[in-house]
Amino acid sequence: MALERTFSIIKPDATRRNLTGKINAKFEEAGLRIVAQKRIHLTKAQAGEFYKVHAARPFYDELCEFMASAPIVAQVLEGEDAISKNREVMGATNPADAAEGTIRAEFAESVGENSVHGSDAPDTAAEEIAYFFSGLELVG
Ligand code: YYY
Ligand code: MG
Repeated sequence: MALERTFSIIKPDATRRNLTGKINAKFEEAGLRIVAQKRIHLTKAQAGEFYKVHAARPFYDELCEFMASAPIVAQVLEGEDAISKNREVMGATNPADAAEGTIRAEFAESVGENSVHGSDAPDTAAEEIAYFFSGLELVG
């Protein structure tokens, strides 16, 4: 399979605890290259737009509040099978179910404050990358 790109966020619970470097080390150890990265502080409305697929879910409002509660690090990761590889390195959504050694097993605080986001498919990866980055910012 050819090189693939996926979109990643280091979430507010992790930036608050100064875990950006430790999380990036996990990506790099797994063979993912950080080809774009920026630290930004989302508004609740921007977080809501990003997570709009979950708008009908009971946790949506809390999720948007949380995502706007502190800075995030938005990233593009590149590698062979980057989308599924990143999901593997992240671990399950609920840290209680996440495999040992995954980012969420090591760092996540709860199902809501679970340290990282990663795209789940090629179409969402492309859409999420375009929401945060211009082509000029992707440096492979
Ligand atoms: O892709 P992933 O982040 O693993 O999970 P999603 O099902 O897409 O949910 C997005 C986000 O919503 C999740 O990372 C935390 C939050 N969430 C929640 O607070 N409570 C749930 N029961 C499910 C998801
Ligand atoms: Mg998801």
